[in-house]
Amino acid sequence: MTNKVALITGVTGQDGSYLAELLLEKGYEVHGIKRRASSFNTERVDHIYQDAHEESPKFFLHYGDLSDSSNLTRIIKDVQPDEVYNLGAQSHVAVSFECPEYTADVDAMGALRILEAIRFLGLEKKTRFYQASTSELYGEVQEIPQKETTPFHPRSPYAVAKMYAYWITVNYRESYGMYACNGILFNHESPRRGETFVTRKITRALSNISQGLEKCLFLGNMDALRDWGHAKDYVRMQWMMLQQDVADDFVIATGKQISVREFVRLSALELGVELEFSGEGEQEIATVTAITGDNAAALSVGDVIVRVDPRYYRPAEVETLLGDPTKAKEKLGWVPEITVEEMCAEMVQHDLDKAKRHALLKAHGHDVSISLEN
Ligand code: NDP
Ligand code: GDR
Repeated sequence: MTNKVALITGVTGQDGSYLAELLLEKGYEVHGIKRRASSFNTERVDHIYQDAHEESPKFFLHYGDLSDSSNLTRIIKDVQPDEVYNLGAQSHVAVSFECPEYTADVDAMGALRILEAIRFLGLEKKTRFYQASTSELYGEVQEIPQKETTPFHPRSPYAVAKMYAYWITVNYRESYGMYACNGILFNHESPRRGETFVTRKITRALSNISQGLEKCLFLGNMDALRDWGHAKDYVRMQWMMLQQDVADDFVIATGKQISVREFVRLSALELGVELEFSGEGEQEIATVTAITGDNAAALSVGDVIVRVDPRYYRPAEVETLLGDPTKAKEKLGWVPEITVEEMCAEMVQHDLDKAKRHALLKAHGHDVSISLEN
């Protein structure tokens, strides 16, 4: 057990919630920054919430925003963290084309604001800093598989902003001797993944369709290839990176890739539904060819349940990403424990349970609305 203090930006997100759990298990006092929202946004951490009136609470939430440097400086001054995990971001690649300036402010300048706060407060030798860097930096890939030395070629405002954050982290390490490092993480998912990222969109929509709550899943580029891992494995590595003697940057990936189409096929199979894909480009569809078990009672053979909507194409696409995690394995002994198939099964099971509950409520006359925003 440790008596260290950690500060997590983005604690209400997928990774932030798993990391907070992990650090609490290790005995850390954990502080997280949450944004003010007009409705509750702490669903992913509600189960670890501790009332401030409890005896010796270990988990604290602070209102804040990565666009507000005085707020960040004050929180860091009050908390005096041993470790800062900068996971907060406008993290959606497609949305970054719609909101490029905001994305730059939060994802690029946000990292700088924290590093400057640490320096300004004279905490350079105490506070270790983790930056949530991304495989999106590789964008138009220059080498397969991608490793720490592969040149970057970002393909979205999100990736360009994250490239600034990557280099400013390296720069503060080199300039001020700060323990600051980048985890270059490839895509990682879980039942807590945001509903508009493609894996969760797929597991959620197919589960809803299997229960008659939705008719069809509309996707963009189904040819895209990604190296998908499980968020639980990846937050473990975030913590490991801050426990070394010397700060360094690491690629975190599984070393295997599959297409979006294959993820659709795997998810459908989990529901007992076999699909046939036909047509090309915008005309591509997936048709039900067989149903086994009783998880997809609302479906029949011949139903078309997946179509392409070019609305989801991006102005510049990242077609393929495949990581080489050799350095993380050799230097830190990190290996991912959960396969993409196991992760997909867990996500489908989670979303199917939810869909079944909704369907049951609906069948009993309750007014159930599910968000179709995607
Ligand atoms: P999520 O989108 O699930 O979480 C993002 C978090 O950032 C949320 O807590 C969100 O708050 C918060 N946030 C957004 N804008 C601001 C802001 N202006 N100020 C403060 N906080 C803000 O992302 P993930 O958990 O999946 O990813 C964590 C980090 O890792 C991100 O930086 C992402 O870019 C990066 N990354 C993710 C990968 C992945 O595959 N998941 C791969 C590589 C990198 P709220 O809940 O209120 O929206
Ligand atoms: P990505 O994840 O852009 O890799 O960024 P996302 O799941 O959004 O897209 C993966 C691939 O799927 C294609 N795609 C679709 N994507 C979405 N969201 N919706 C669709 O309908 C759809 N159809 C096809 C995309 O074009 C893309 O090729 C994620 C985020 O978590 C980033 O924060 C992180 O840095 C990277 O992973 C690594």
